[in-house]
Amino acid sequence: MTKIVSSWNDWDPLKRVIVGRCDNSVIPPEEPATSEKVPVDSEMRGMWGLRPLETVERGNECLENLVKILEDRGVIVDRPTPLQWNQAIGTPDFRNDSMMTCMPPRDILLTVGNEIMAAANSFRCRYFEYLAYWPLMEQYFEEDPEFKWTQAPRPRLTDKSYKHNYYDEKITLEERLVRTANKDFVTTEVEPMWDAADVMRMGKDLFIQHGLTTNRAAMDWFQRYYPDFRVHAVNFPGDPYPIHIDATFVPLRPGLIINNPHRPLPEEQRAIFEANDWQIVEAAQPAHTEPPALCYSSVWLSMNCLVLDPKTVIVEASEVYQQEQMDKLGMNVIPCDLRDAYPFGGGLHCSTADVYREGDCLDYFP
Ligand code: DAV
Repeated sequence: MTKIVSSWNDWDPLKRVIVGRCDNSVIPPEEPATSEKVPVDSEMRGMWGLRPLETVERGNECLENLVKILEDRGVIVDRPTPLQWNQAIGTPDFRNDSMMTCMPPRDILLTVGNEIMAAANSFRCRYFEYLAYWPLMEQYFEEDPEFKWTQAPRPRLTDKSYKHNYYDEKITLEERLVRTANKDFVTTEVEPMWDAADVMRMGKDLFIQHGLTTNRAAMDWFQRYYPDFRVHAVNFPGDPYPIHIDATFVPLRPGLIINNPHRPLPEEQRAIFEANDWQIVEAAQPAHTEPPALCYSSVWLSMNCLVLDPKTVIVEASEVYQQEQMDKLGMNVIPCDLRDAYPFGGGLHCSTADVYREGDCLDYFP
């Protein structure tokens, strides 16, 4: 009997992992959920279609760098099967002119113990992205008799799932921050919607960011689905585009988290960490002042690292300040040239999804 799937957190020794692929990637057309994500001054505003082939090839080259580092260290790497993302999709409830990509896997797949669950993403263009991972799920299902293969309730994503006219060209950064502080996001609460990258797994505790891609109904759904877990909604009021927790609040090992200095965890939400002697350290500054071209994410992908075990971490090769800080924090740092994969959806953590880490489900916040 082979055990293929098991992972309870982001730091235990990594043995098997999925790394995304950039093939056929598309910049999706605007839709109610995504128009919120693209900053007004972004060069990507208003454009959509297949990404230039040379950028796809370069992105894939970066992902191969990561695969090589992982395989050299004995980690088994699995890859998704890309679809032709540049095709229109429809359900009884909506139509969209194209899909997006199978990057990054972290947004789609949530591993909790021996279960991998496909998320309830709020973007229409990502509705069928899970299909790229189904060949792997079929394989795990066949080979690992304990693997639980799950799909979260599919959101309908009708117009009722989004606030109308929430997006306004003229909104200032200050107004955006007020909305974040007021927990006023583009999604409504008619159904649970969530991206897996908003969920930080820490043994018996799940810390879930409430933001543009994950709503309150999702927190409620998680608590009912995992009655033995503690589900904590977390907010980072300093972030004008709160999407995914992994460039904001990143655990390196039990007891240590780096937190984006522009997006500090509010005092009242820090209490549980402080009460259990966890240290929350401000992350180092990014080495870049701008993200690469055609990139959705911020420069804070600098802190989006992949922890291989509580003493070893992969950090993007150009992020020298983050590397230096990790080193001082007692981690062995492995640099990986990955920056040209950022435009496809994220950094080292984003680009992967856990399949197997050693270790059990512990209670870190007793
Ligand atoms: O800072 O743009 C990126 C997170 C991607 N998973 C940011 C968040």
